[in-house]
Amino acid sequence: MINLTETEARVAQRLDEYRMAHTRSVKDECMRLAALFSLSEKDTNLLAAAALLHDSTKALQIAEQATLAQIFGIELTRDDLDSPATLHAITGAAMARVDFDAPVAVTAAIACHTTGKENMTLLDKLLFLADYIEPTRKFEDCIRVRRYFYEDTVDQPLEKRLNATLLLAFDLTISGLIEEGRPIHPQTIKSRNFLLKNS
Ligand code: DGI
Ligand code: FE
Ligand code: FE
Repeated sequence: MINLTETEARVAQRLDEYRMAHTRSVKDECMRLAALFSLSEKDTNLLAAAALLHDSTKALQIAEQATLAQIFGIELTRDDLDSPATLHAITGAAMARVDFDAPVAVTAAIACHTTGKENMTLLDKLLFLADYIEPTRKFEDCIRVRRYFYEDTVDQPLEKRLNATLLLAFDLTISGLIEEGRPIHPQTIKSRNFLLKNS
């Protein structure tokens, strides 16, 4: 089992109060979802660790992200660099592996927490959802996705509900990026298309 108290303390040294409050809130949301989805104790521990570590490199500038990627031997693509908000997921996953010795289930969930990916595991999906709907998020899109999951779809089977909610989250993220004139990472499109076909 991963020591969550120690992990939280170490992450707190890297993040400001605002991002740390978000991180703690993602962890709490993950714990609610873990109970709802009846995760085992082991998977609950993995999900909590992923939540604590998911934004550990978020405070770094683009140039620092690029340097870190180089140190970790990761080749960033043009698409990654064109969508700099997605870089912390890549470097965060590597940081979790190298600095925190995190297992692959944790690093994989962190790596796809911003853009998603095709064929996400349950842990990947729960981290993605918790990051989007944790209660300190006050954006209209977040409120809408939270309401969709906890209210509008409650009478649907859990898995269907989860996939439909993720699809809505991707749709809103893509629409928001278009409205703001920002590039969409192709991985975000692929994640959306995959859910559309497979849920
Ligand atoms: O790190 P958080 O703020 O907690 O949440 P996150 O990791 O989901 O990052 C959200 C940011 O990432 C938000 O500014 C939108 C941006 N983002 C998500 N998908 C894409 C994207 N930005 C670009 N350019 N392209 C994407 O596909
Ligand atoms: Fe993030
Ligand atoms: Fe986050």
